[in-house]
Amino acid sequence: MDMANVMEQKVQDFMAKVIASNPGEVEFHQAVHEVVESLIPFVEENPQYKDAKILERMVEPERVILFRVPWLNDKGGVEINKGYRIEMNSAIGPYKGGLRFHPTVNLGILKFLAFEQVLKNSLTTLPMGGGKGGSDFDPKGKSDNEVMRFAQSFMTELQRHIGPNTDVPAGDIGVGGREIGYMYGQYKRIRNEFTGVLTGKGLGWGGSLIRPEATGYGAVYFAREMLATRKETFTGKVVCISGSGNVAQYATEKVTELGGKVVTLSDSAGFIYDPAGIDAEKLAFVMELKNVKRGRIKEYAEKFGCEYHEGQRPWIIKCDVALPCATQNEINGEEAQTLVDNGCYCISEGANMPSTPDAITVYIDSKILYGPGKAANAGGVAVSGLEMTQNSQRLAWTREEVDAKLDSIMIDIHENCVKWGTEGEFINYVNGANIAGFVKVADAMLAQGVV
Ligand code: NDP
Ligand code: 2IT
Repeated sequence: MDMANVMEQKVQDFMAKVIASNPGEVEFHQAVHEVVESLIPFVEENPQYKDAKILERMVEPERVILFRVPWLNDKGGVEINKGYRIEMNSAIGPYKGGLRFHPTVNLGILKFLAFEQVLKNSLTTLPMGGGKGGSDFDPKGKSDNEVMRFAQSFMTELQRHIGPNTDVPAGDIGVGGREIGYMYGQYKRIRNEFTGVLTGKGLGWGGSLIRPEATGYGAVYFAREMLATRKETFTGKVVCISGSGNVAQYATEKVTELGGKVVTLSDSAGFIYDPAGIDAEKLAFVMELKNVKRGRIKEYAEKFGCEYHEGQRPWIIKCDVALPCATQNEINGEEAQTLVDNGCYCISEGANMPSTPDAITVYIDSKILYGPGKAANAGGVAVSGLEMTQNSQRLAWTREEVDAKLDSIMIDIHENCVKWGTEGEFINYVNGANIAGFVKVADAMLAQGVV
């Protein structure tokens, strides 16, 4: 067998064990597979990691918490959801990562997210371990009071497992400022402590400026750095974005600021195509629609008289740059091929694992600029880390200060990916991000012994 085949066999053997011991957790298998394809060759060359079984330890969460979340709906009926927190790895800091409230949430999805988070948080250069949590609760169609009662019940259990030096949750899909507020209120009430136990808090009560913007801005800063390796900028670029939530909104804002034109947004029902571009005024409409009225993106097409494609995803639209900002596995191999065939040559992932393995193969084979989520969307958790620092100092930094720090962190992550991922003329950001994220965590685990 040649070297490539030997490595492939080792990957297969490793995956066979992961699959057998985590049955049915397909998204977790997918995330681990992508990472070990980069890391097994690296670990073979660095036997200190192999001998200490660092990879085998990293795929096993340090702790998984699963709990019942009972609550009363507006009619007085009893509802029950599942609550989770995956405390994945604390080698380099307290567990840190978002909470997702979405009906599809299950153990495998949260384990994939927690696993990615460990490497992502390491890439930020800040001292944060990795975790993720959430619930199969669906906030859609619920009243504010129902969301509050659910969030309070969720936190009534979660509070005993978290703390500012232990585990610091934040938002993700379905968890924004409203949900963080209700959970923070309940934590404070039970623990009688005003502390930085959650990030993404409101500005008047410990939140950081730029945290709402951070993930979207960061994904665009990362794309800007990738484009710069080809002496390109956002000026005049046509950009397709999916999603219309937190990440998509601020990615749209930053692309427009940098001179690009965003022509699509979507939600789970379909996408809008606005060839004139989604300018600041139209974006303000989207923000009101999504964050306050909690309506559907279809209403954008009705308001501004553009196309709405029911039940479809934006990747059929011709663009230079694509920013998937909705959810996992939202670009398959065929869609990736369509993007590339239409001239798209830069993908920066605002979402976590939005591209299927087939899609990633298309990007790598086509040698386009491809920034995987754990690098490209690390700006969100990076500013969460900065929120933790401000909370510890009992200070609040200015908008300019936080934005400058976010920008320099994204530049550092990009440089680190280039350092570890350059293969001749090509920068393989997948290998770069996986190896750069791994080394810091692995070295900390080695130093801390078999724990
Ligand atoms: P939001 O809840 O604010 O928005 C999610 C958006 O994605 C909505 O437009 C939603 O549409 C759409 N969406 C969600 N699930 C699906 C689905 N199954 N199919 C199609 N569309 C879907 O979440 P965020 O913007 O915060 O998160 C978006 C992505 O970014 C996620 O992958 C998240 O993990 C990732 N991320 C978020 C960070 C953050 O700081 N918030 C940080 C790093 C990554 P609909 O309204 O119809 O559900
Ligand atoms: O996926 C992610 O990085 C997030 N949802 C943000 C996590 C955080 O702790 O800010």
